[in-house]
Amino acid sequence: MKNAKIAEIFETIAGLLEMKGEKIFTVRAYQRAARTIERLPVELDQLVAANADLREIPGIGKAISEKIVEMVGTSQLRYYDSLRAEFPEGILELMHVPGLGPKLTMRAWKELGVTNLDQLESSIHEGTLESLPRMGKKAAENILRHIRFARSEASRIPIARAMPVTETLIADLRAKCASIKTLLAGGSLRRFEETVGDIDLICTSTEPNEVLNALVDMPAVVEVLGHGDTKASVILEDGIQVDLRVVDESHLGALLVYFTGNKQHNIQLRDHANKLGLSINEYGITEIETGEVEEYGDEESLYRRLGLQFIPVELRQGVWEIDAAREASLPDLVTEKDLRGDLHLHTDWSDGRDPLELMVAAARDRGLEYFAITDHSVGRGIANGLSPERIRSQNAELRRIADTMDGPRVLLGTEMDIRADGSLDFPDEVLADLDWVVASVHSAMDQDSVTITERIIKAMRNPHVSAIGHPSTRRIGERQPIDADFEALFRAAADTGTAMEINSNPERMDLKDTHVYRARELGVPLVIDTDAHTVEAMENVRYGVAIARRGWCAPRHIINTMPSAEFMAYLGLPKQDRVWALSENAQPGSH
Ligand code: DGT
Ligand code: CA
Ligand code: CA
Ligand code: ZN
Repeated sequence: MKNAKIAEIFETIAGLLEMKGEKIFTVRAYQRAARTIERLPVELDQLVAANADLREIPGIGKAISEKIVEMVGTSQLRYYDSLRAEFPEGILELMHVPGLGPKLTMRAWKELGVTNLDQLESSIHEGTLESLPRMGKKAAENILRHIRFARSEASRIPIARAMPVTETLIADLRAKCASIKTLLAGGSLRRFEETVGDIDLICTSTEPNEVLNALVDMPAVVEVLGHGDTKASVILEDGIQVDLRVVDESHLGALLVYFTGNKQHNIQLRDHANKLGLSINEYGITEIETGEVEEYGDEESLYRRLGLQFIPVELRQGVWEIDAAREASLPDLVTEKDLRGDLHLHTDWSDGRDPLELMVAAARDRGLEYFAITDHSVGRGIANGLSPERIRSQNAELRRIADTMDGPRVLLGTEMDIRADGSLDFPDEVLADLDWVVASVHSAMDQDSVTITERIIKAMRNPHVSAIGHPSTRRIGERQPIDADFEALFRAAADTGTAMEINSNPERMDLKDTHVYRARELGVPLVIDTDAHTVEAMENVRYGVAIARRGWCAPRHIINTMPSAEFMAYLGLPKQDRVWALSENAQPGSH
């Protein structure tokens, strides 16, 4: 059993115990264990296999350690099974509805007889849910929105889940099949869509059967939907479908274009080809008049044959990328290499896993020219947020570390709560001592559109607020975005010179692609951050870069592509002048 699953079970146990009215101490112990395990850099099954003492892991005591051993050994947990049996079937699903939580789930069950999502929905329509104490009409309506959202998302897989599964698959197949030359993900995953319907794998090999058999024979496969000479489709144990296509090298370019999509892009490409007297399919391009077939080993030459610039995968959305490619006016998209700073990092001073020294060293080792440590402010009770006193001592510590290290520029920062009324967690005199202030919404996310929009704009007007963190607060497939007026937010951001974050956490991808597209048009300063809570999470930057690319951003649209000296000069400007500085920079080729 993998860490993610084990963590999920502990989290559920915590919820069930809370419903039972168990002591809060016990509930918290399971929650803490779940969070620790989620972020563990090694798999527990490996530790168990190596006979390691799990109790050495912080937050894991005797009882939990024994449960982990049982889960790893038997793929189940008797305690969990018997606990679940005390509740009706649908209760777990209810408990996970945002805004409901264990306590209200219990009351809805005991007082209204609600035991599943359908009944919950009816109780809202009938007005019985809102009559529960501390509920009310507004909250009930919000829950209804969450139910609808959960239903609409149910069939698609968040990229955060699909990507690691795909990477493991690719590594396993490569290890098994020496004949594989190219093996990569196509479809929505290659385009970095936030959710995917399935995993499409594209492969070249001299022995297609070896690869197709290897996939079909994998232990994780529970069902084979199809198995031919060039393709196979299977379902994995976690319900994800995988489509594999194997072709000869000489066709790879055409196949890649076809199976990368999206469908709309393919259709427009075909129409474009037809106008040139050509027809295009997954094997190549055919001259309609002569019937002559041309093969394409790579995508570049295929696009070139069609009189187009190469279209980066993130832009293949079937909007106007083909028109732009014909006019040779595609943007020079930002790449991971262009980024010189990361301005949102957490340590174990708040809810990060790793100590300050480790995060700083890791950021330096990644070759960053500058970065900011931004632990949470005190408002986040659960996240061990920093008081003004603690942030001062953290800053002293950070200066000490920075002094012993030559190279990168270390910025003193915070991720500060924007409270429900738009006021900020720290007074201006605390903020004035910091180099970089991310302000974020972490509470009261269900506020109505006008209230929450004004709340965030109020924060932007503070001269010390450098950026708004994960502006929509969504969690892909789990929590829907706040109901803010993003057009108004972007105009205010451009107006005040407040940067908007592109948060690279693959569970967030926030701002999202369409937001980035619009923010860029409006001249909003954009910053790509990882929001890493562990050293490994700094790798997530590729997701942030992908969103920026999907939003047609060049390096000049992203403020942390500026070299260190230029960036510090930029931060030295009064906020409202920063937009101007950015547009000055926005000359093609400036960096
Ligand atoms: P998904 O799986 O729903 O997240 O989205 P995709 O884009 O991965 O779609 P999928 O897996 O059905 O097909 C992979 C690619 O194959 C798709 O991006 C474009 C191509 N494709 C699939 N069906 C068609 C079709 O009917 N017409 C054309 N022109 N291309 C198609
Ligand atoms: Ca797909
Ligand atoms: Ca597919
Ligand atoms: Zn945050």
